[in-house]
Amino acid sequence: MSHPDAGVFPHATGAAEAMVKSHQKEEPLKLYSGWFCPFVQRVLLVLLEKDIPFQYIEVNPYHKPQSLLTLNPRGLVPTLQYDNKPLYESTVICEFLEDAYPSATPKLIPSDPYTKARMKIWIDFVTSRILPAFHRFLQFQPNSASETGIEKVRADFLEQMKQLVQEMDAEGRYFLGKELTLIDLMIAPWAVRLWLFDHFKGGLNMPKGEPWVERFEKWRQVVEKRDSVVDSTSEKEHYLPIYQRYADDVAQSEMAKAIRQGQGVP
Ligand SMILES: N[C@@H](CCC(=O)N[C@@H](CS)C(=O)NCC(=O)O)C(=O)O
Repeated sequence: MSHPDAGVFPHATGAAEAMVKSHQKEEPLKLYSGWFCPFVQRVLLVLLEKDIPFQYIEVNPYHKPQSLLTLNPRGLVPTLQYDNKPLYESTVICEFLEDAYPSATPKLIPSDPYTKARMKIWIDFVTSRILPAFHRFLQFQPNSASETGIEKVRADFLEQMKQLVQEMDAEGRYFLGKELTLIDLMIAPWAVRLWLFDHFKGGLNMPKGEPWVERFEKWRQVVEKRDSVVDSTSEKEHYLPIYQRYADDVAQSEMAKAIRQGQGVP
């Protein structure tokens, strides 16, 4: 029997395939990527928004090639190779790109120290609160040993979303107002994956008409149309088997093992 993770589709498709093809040329800045990975997408969004030249290298992080392990002993994507030196952790990489390419625009980190610090609080909130709630909801199994029902995991996720959205600027299109900033890009990969809940979990059931939901929809419509978001997104049909496996928590899969160890979430 073939290994369960061997079935991960091997490359980006749709708009993302064209983007990948246009970033094959050898460049000093290399991004080790998994086309399906939302953390990789965070980094791609920053690179594409700023038009920073980079080489895209596709790897399967569930079958880690030595080239990846040499750079990052944990073998996670995204891993960046800059000037022959490795960097990893999506938020660290994204902040690094802002510092390392000071003339690349748009600037994504506000210059005002307070606004910048506040933005970082909410980026941390996305990573430490929203993403775990997203994954608890997506992985919820009705027959799991816990007594928690799907309504509870859905409500928990929506509550975290509400807290985040209530921090958005009321007038502007983006999180902090008129301009796109890093926090928009740190949320976007999961915003464009919300359809997974319709497919696997009977819908997100956002309470229509509530001000925070309207604000979120306004934000989502603007962000999902950005070229960087469109060009880093593959075809839905290829995400499905990956998240199906994730939702089923296939016991012997490397992906499931990694997730149980607290990492590896697609
Ligand atoms: N905290 C990391 C998470 C990266 C991550 O979990 N990547 C997944 C793919 S989406 C991975 O490489 N999994 C392989 C594994 O866990 O062994 C980041 O922000 O970059």
